[in-house]
Amino acid sequence: MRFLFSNPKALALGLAATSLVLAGCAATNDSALAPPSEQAGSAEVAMVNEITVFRSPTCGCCGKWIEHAQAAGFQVKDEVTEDMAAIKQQYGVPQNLTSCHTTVVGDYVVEGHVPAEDVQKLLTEKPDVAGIAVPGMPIGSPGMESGDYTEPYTVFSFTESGETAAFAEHS
Ligand SMILES: [Cu+2]
Repeated sequence: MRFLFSNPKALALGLAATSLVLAGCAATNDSALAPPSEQAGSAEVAMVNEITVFRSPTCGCCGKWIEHAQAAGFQVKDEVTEDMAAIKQQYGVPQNLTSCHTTVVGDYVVEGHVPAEDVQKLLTEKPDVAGIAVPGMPIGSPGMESGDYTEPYTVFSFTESGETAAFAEHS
């Protein structure tokens, strides 16, 4: 600085320019300073990383689905309860879409053996639904593997008022 602005007038101009730059930075929020890719990454990780799985203590396939979710990068909070019916009611899972475990992912409910890729799709696309579900326990869905056989199944979305629609098909 001293070398560049040996003339006092130039120094004053230089300081003014510097404070303008600082004011410019202060006007933007912190996240705007991070590269765009990093911003999106950290926001997404914060949102999708942690999920809460409610399951009954005797559910083996629920544990296998948890392993599937963990392998896909989700951090699982494992909540064991004797009263899954109460959980499903609390989170508004439509009766015709119920399965074994119920998962809470951010503001969404994920019922049953939904593939992790569909949970990620839900979090990326953010549709205006209450959640998604794989009703029953189709053979071949994540956590329900039985050899090479996969029974075709549909992942349904559902709204708070109970409207359902196909979200993804698997076969
Ligand atoms: Cu199950």
